[in-house]
Amino acid sequence: MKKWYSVRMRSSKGGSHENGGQHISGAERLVTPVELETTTTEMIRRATMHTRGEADFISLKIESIQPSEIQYILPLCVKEIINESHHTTKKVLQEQLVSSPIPQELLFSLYDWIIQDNVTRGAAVIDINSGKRMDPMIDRGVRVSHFDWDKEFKDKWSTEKLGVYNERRAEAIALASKVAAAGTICEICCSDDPEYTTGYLTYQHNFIRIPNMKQKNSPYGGRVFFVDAKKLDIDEYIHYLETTPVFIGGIS
Ligand code: WAQ
Ligand code: MG
Repeated sequence: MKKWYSVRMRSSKGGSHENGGQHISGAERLVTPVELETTTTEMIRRATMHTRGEADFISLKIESIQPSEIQYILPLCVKEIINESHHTTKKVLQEQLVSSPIPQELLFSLYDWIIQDNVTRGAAVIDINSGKRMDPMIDRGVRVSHFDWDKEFKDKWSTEKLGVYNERRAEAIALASKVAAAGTICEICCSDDPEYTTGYLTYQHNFIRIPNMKQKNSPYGGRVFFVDAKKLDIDEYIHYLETTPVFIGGIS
């Protein structure tokens, strides 16, 4: 059986995250032993040459994973919609989620939160019933890791479905597919990279790309996972997102 490693990176500026440093970037992969060196080099480059600033703290974690725990899931269906400017983002979100159980006020307040968030390095988990945050560490949020594309599947899939390949997009689709498979009703994401204004939402197995999600040059962004806390066990949900190894596409 093939051996796999989980590789995780998080970087910050002005000290470590735990000591109040500002989040710069993060990355997570599942790789074979021969890919370890190139993967970690790429991650260090990402942390030290980032548009959010140059990191002075980098945490790199490498752990072997149990092959028997690996799960395989399919990617979400990618859709494109038009959003002329950040002024119309709320309207677009509302239209796309009209059949969802998420109250509009809650949706809008969390959208306002993600486009101003500069602290959280993970995602906020929100219960659609109470509107409360369910993840325990407010500054950290939940960081989804232990996921990656199955390489062969990704090559075929991206040629068919993505047209021009975009690494950031492929990473976001992989993450969102794991998040959806965990039982999330809807995810909303906006990049915190100042130059990248395209965000997305996921709902009912769709990954809906939203251009102009935020104002250009804004260094804020974040992620929200809407869940029904009456229907799932939050500890199990977070445990799955943070530790279960998941490949997108392919079969064992
Ligand atoms: N787990 C949970 N939350 C995360 C993770 C993770 N592994 N990585 C990032 N976040 C949160 C964190 O709060 C970041 O500030 C925020 O998400 C944005 O992360 O089709 O690049 O990596 O072109 O800046 C969408 C692309 C890109 C859509 C999203 O997000 C498309 C992106 P970023
Ligand atoms: Mg970022």
